[in-house]
Amino acid sequence: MSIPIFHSSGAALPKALTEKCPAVIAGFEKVYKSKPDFVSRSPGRVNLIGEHIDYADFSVLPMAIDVDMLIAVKVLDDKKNPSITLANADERFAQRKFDLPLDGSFVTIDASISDWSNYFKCGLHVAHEFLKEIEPTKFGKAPLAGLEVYCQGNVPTGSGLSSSAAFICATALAIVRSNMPTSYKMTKQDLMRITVVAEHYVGVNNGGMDQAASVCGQDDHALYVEFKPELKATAFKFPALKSTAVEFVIANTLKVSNKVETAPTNYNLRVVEVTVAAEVLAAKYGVSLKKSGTLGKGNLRDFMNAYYAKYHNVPKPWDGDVTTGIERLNKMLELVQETFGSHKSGYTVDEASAALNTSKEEFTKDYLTTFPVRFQVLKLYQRAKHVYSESLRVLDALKIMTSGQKFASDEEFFKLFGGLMNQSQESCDKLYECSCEETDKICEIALANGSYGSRLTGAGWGGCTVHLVPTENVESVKKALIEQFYKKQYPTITDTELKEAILVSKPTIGSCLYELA
Ligand code: NG1
Ligand code: MG
Repeated sequence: MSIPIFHSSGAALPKALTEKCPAVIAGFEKVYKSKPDFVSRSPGRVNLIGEHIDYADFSVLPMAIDVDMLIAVKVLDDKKNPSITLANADERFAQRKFDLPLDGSFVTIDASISDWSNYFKCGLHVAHEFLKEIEPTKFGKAPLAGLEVYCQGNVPTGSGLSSSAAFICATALAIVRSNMPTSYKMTKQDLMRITVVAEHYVGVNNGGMDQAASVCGQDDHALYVEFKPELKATAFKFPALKSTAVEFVIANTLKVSNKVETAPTNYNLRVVEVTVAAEVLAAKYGVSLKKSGTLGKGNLRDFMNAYYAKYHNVPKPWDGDVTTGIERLNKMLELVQETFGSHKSGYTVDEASAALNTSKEEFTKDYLTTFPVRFQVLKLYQRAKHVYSESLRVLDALKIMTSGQKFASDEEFFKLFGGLMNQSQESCDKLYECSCEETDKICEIALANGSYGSRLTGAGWGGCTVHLVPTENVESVKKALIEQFYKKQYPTITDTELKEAILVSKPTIGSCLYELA
């Protein structure tokens, strides 16, 4: 399927465009004194369940939401000296300008400095690689087209709603659109495939959930995103209920977690911990893993497949089938207990290297240098248990959503799905240690005032929370959060800030283009 393209003179525009395009076009005109050629847009997302398992290649359940990044672009005819100028509606992000190498080489990204233009450059980089792949003669040695760019977004940054993915996906789409004939139709599959790794260029060893959700979002649908055997996003609706509807309230803790800055002790460290756990399991059960990610030799999903190939003679990797998945993940939880249960205090570098029969130097080279990390011990038991149990919960949630199961009452649905969300929060907090006081407080208040399931969403350590709420309880949840959390925690909070802190968002369409006449 290709990325939708809308025209100013064409058929009805989606709400996301009618509401926001006029402002981004006006912003562009003010800065550059001319009209843009097109607008590229990509949304943020909320993850309903399946946290910190995408980088172990286990499936997740996010949905795209109606906060997004819009990028208005004019393609310049400046082949002799092409450059890109970036302006942003948000005054925290000052104007930037850089040249495009004349020999067609990539623009360099300095990941050691934190600058908003780095995210643009990530999208530029992966799009440039893609262009070289599909049109090697055209883009091998020639420069990309110069651009004037104006960005306007309302995905809160550092909040777990994927402002970074929204920006990068919108950028990559804009670069491809600017350098290919206007008749070219980029597929969702291609945009998703090239953007999933883009943030590695700013130093975050992330999985692919956010980009898949941002690219493939659909009105009124949540997404089941699979990474293996192939990257795929399937849209599905929530079950029809008798007398109410499903709403997701998204409440921001307003505690910003800068992913890049905290990566060595938080995000990237977790990726190391779960990868090392997979290899310790592989060593213990005598199976070998093939390299599949950025670190080491394999992940917890690879271990599960290798274990079943060896001990149950199932050579084909698990293909996502729910019943088999549930059975295998339960088995994995037993193995985690067997392997790490007596070593819950965690592994030092010496202990981890010994468990893998490798030297400290090799271990450091394999796991601790590509993306720098800082730690005392690696908590293999807790992290592996989280990943397998969270993956199980995703399959349970999918079963509830898609089985066509008739619920005895609406409340039964809320209790089942909400229960899984609450268990996910418990596991993120206790085993993965990615929650925080503010998140815990918000979840407690929401649950006491009409939410059936409350949890952090995205990487955590602050950022946003998501709550499963029947329509009739939305107001009581909001009111309780305002009175008992926001006004207490942030006494000087303004009404505008409050409005932005709590969103009730419907699932929306993913990446799209708007062509001006
Ligand atoms: P957020 O916090 O939205 O950036 C991050 C990762 C995801 C996923 C979640 C945790 C990036 C770009 N994204 O999301 O891939 O691992 O954390 O489930 O780092
Ligand atoms: Mg992000």
